[in-house]
Amino acid sequence: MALDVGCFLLALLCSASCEVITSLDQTCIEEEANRTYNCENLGLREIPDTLSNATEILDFSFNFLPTIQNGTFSRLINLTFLDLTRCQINLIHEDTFESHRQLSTLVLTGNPLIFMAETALNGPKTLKHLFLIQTGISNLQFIPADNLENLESLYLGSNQISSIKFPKDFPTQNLKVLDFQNNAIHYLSREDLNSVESTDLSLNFNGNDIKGIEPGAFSSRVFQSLNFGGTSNLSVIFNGLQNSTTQSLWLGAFEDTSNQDISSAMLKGLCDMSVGSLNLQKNHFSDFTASTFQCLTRLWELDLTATHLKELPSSIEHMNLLKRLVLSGNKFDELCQINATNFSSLTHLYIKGNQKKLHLGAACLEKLKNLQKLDLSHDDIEDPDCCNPQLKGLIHLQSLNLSYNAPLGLQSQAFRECPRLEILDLAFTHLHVDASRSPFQDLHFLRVLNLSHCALDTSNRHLLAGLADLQYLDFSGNRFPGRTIPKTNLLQTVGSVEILILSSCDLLSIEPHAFHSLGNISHIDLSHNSLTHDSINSLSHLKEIYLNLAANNIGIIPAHLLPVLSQQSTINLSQNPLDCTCSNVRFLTWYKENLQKLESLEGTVCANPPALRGVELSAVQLSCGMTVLGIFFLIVFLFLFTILLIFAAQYILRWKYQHI
Ligand SMILES: *[C@@H]1O[C@H](CO)[C@@H](O)[C@H](O)[C@H]1NC(C)=O
Ligand SMILES: *[C@@H]1O[C@H](CO)[C@@H](O)[C@H](O)[C@H]1NC(C)=O
Ligand SMILES: *[C@@H]1O[C@H](CO)[C@@H](O)[C@H](O)[C@H]1NC(C)=O
Ligand SMILES: *[C@@H]1O[C@H](CO)[C@@H](O)[C@H](O)[C@H]1NC(C)=O
Ligand SMILES: *[C@@H]1O[C@H](CO)[C@@H](O)[C@H](O)[C@H]1NC(C)=O
Ligand SMILES: *[C@@H]1O[C@H](CO)[C@@H](O)[C@H](O)[C@H]1NC(C)=O
Ligand SMILES: *[C@@H]1O[C@H](CO)[C@@H](O)[C@H](O)[C@H]1NC(C)=O
Ligand SMILES: *[C@@H]1O[C@H](CO)[C@@H](O)[C@H](O)[C@H]1NC(C)=O
Ligand SMILES: *[C@@H]1O[C@H](CO)[C@@H](O)[C@H](O)[C@H]1NC(C)=O
Ligand SMILES: *[C@@H]1O[C@H](CO)[C@@H](O)[C@H](O)[C@H]1NC(C)=O
Ligand SMILES: *[C@@H]1O[C@H](CO)[C@@H](O)[C@H](O)[C@H]1NC(C)=O
Ligand SMILES: CC(=O)N[C@H]1CO[C@H](CO)[C@@H](O)[C@@H]1O
Repeated sequence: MALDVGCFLLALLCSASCEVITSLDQTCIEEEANRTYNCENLGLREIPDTLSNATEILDFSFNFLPTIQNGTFSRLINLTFLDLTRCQINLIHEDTFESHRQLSTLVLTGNPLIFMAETALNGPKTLKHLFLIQTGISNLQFIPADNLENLESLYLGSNQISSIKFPKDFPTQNLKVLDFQNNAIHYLSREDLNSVESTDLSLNFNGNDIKGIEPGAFSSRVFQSLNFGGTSNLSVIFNGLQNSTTQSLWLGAFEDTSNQDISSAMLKGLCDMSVGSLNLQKNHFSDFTASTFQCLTRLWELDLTATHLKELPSSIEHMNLLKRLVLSGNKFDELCQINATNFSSLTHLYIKGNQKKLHLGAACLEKLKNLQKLDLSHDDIEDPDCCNPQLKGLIHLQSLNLSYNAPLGLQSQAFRECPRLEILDLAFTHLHVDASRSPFQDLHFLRVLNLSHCALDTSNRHLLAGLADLQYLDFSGNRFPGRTIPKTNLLQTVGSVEILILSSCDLLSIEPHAFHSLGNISHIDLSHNSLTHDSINSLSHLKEIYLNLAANNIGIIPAHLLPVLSQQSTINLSQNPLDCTCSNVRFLTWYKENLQKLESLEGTVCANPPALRGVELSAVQLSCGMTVLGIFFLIVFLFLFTILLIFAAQYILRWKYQHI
């Protein structure tokens, strides 16, 4: 008996676990009908039958396929992209991809490969991208060279490769990207480099710590980019790259490695090669003077992010080809310390995340007549009177980022010096605006203005005056007096706005005509406020817009407001305390009829009645009012009642006559 019970329990357990496995089987996500599937991390041991034969893009990562062979994917002959990341693949047998003519990307990252057959990659007509990252490869001979004539990118990062010498028969002529990040390559010989035939290659040796390069190894070669990040002795690189040409050279350091400081003498090596863009981020300089720049004169981009700089030397010469300069994450006290004068052609300047409070000084960038983009975000800048004296002379500036700074005071026409501004980002910087005037006056070209979380005084109706061409206004996180947007408000001066963000403004209501001047609006975000249905009236003149009302306080939407919603193109009503009782039945019916207009359906749920709390609105079935049967009984009842009345009246009349 006890045995029987035991067996029964065991059987139950087995069937339960079997069920789990089969139910797992079913959950590949079909991201695009019959074409794109995601089967990531489902514990699968084979391709599920649910996948269409026409599948083209398949993410099969994090499953279990220790061996793959010609039958494994044979059904999916139209595959173009196959991701097999971390499937514990050890063996890839002959002709595994034989029938996959279209396959162009194969990801084998994170598989402990022991064997790949000579013909493992035969079949695809144009295999272009092959990922063999973290596969334990120590020798390039391991990769079957057959059929790789069209290979454009080969990713071999995080392996144990020590030599980049490709076998003779390996077709390298079409390679564009060759990535050897984090391997054990310490020496590069002329022969190694000669085994790679293609030109304009992007070659990545990041994290290898190259200790030697044979003289002339890179001579007269042309590269798209070269990355030697994390090399401890950069002299090796500067010497080794003699007579080479590269668009971009990345020599950044990492926090956890101790690099030798860069000296001006070392950088002399750059005179013997041709480089367009140089990145030295996170390195230290042993000396930083005008002679540091002696061999940098042909650069068009220089990135000195977090190189511990306090100032730039004043007598730098001949840097007039430089267009982009990145000085972020350094330790300047004042903007003048970058001695900008000599970078006369600069169009882009980034000084964000300065590690000290940055003082703007006066007219420090005055000579940068060509500057188009200036990023001064996260610099702890504080100034009671910004920004004309500070930005003096930047007449061609198009984009200015002053977000995430300390409080700034803005007088009227605060950006008069930069009349061609198109993008102005002041987000998360508290602004004190001289009341009654507009700091943005005369910015006729401004298209994008980010005033999110600026603690602005929104009662100033002239705040936004003068912005004739504004298209995008982010005003989120600013508060309105009385928590309401009144009929006359600061938006009236910006009639050209197309995208308006008023989320998280702590609003309780919006008066009916508040948005009347916004004739070109196509997108309004009112999410994360406390609005009720009353405010929907303010949108009645708007048509075909994107409307976000998510995370407000909307419970019931009366029938007379439904046309206002109907005339919009997309509506987000998620995270509202929506009422799913009969008092809201007109809205609930409308909702189901207009599902194509609504977004975030899964987050649009009932809050009331308690029994329906959390149920998606689209799934609610209500029966309100009278049913046909009810109406039938009512009619029968009324009919019988009438007959009864007639009989009663007759009886009373008869009784009366009898007693006359
Ligand atoms: C997907 O495949 C099925 C069965 O082959 C077919 O009925 C359906 O029309 C296909 N859908 C699309 C969008 O191609
Ligand atoms: C593969 O794609 C071709 C061309 O688009 C199509 O004719 C064929 O039916 C597809 N094969 C399968 C098995 O769906
Ligand atoms: C797979 O290979 C085996 C042995 O070479 C062969 O018999 C079989 O026909 C192949 N299957 C497919 C689908 O090509
Ligand atoms: C898918 O392909 C397999 C093998 O090529 C075939 O047996 C099966 O009938 C195909 N299924 C459909 C729905 O076409
Ligand atoms: C670089 O080119 C110059 C002139 O063509 C030549 O004298 C020199 O030897 C070359 N250096 C290397 C390392 O190939
Ligand atoms: C750095 O490399 C250069 C050139 O190979 C060499 O002369 C120098 O001694 C190296 N420095 C150190 C500290 O190893
Ligand atoms: C660089 O700046 C110094 C000091 O302002 C100036 O004397 C020199 O002429 C400038 N050189 C160039 C090439 O602009
Ligand atoms: C301004 O800088 C902040 C922080 O660095 C960044 O998030 C934002 O995207 C930038 N704004 C623009 C318009 O690029
Ligand atoms: C401000 O808005 C612009 C335009 O959408 C955006 O590019 C920028 O990233 C925003 N700034 C911040 C700090 O998020
Ligand atoms: C609305 O947009 C049109 C076309 O872009 C433009 O001509 C018109 O001036 C804009 N209206 C306002 C009030 O800016
Ligand atoms: C709807 O709005 C909420 C809150 O702002 C947001 O999280 C969600 O992503 C929006 N839905 C879509 C589809 O953008
Ligand atoms: C030419 C110029 O402006 N040089 C300045 C460079 O930076 C130092 C440090 O701030 C100033 O003292 C120089 O006047």
